[in-house]
Amino acid sequence: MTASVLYQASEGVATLTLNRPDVLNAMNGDLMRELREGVERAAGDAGVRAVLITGAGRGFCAGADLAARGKDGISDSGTLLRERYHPIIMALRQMPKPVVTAVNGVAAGAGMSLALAGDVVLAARSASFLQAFSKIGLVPDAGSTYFVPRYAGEMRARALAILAEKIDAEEAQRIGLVWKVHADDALQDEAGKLARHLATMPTMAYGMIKEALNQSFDNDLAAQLEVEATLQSRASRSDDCKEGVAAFMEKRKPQFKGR
Ligand code: T3D
Repeated sequence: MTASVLYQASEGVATLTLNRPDVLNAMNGDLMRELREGVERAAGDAGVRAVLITGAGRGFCAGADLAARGKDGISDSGTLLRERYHPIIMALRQMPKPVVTAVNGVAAGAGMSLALAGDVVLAARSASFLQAFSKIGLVPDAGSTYFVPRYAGEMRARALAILAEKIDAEEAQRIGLVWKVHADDALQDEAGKLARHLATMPTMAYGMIKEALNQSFDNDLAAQLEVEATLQSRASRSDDCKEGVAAFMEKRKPQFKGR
């Protein structure tokens, strides 16, 4: 049977490719199970220092598989989200390694949430983003009401969720949902290049950057300064910090080991 998520690890990068192209990589039970396994495998593999998530075919991910509703073992949507979606979104945000999402086509519903769970979101010029939920009488989930207002601002989050208008990659970049847009035929190369570069960088510091930013919007300034000081104390004792400073002083390229 064809895998619903392809997992490939090389040069320090685990690439997870959503692989149900006929339905724009809609999320059914198999895809979510394999995606979770892949994310956990990448998180637990010390040889993996960056993760790349993308989609096969012309879509990134069309969100929950609507044809599988009620037939996939879990009938209650809340239970479905808690059991299948939340562990993946949380694992991506908490993983102490950078996650790149390469949005190769439409990212709709929870597929848009998955795209935004990346630390660096890249998109193909023809990609699009759609808070599809309200079109079918649902509310944004899998993190969309967390990510969209934080990245794009509350007014845009409200309009995107309520109007459910599809926006293109350039608009998504303009409003802060996407870091960079690449030509369609360059996206995968650019995403791979970026992920491989990240895999040679100070992974431990990246993990702590994620930790600091994960807390940022919940803290006041004093608390966030304390978070920074605590993390910096750890970062400054890392091998990579020693190497980074030494390389700077010696005017050479640093050789980071990720620890
Ligand atoms: O209870 C719960 O499930 C809670 C969890 C909710 C999380 C969610 O994500 S809810 C939101 C679910 N997603 C959607 O509502 C999006 C539905 N899809 C679309 O609106 C459109 O397909 C797109 C805008 C994403 C793309 O449009 P287009 O015109 O480029 O493609 P298409 O022709 O609509 O789709 C291509 C095929 O994929 C088509 O199959 P066919 O006709 O060729 O056999 C279509 O049915 C299938 N497909 C697309 N999205 C889904 C899907 N099949 C199942 N589930 C989908 N979400």
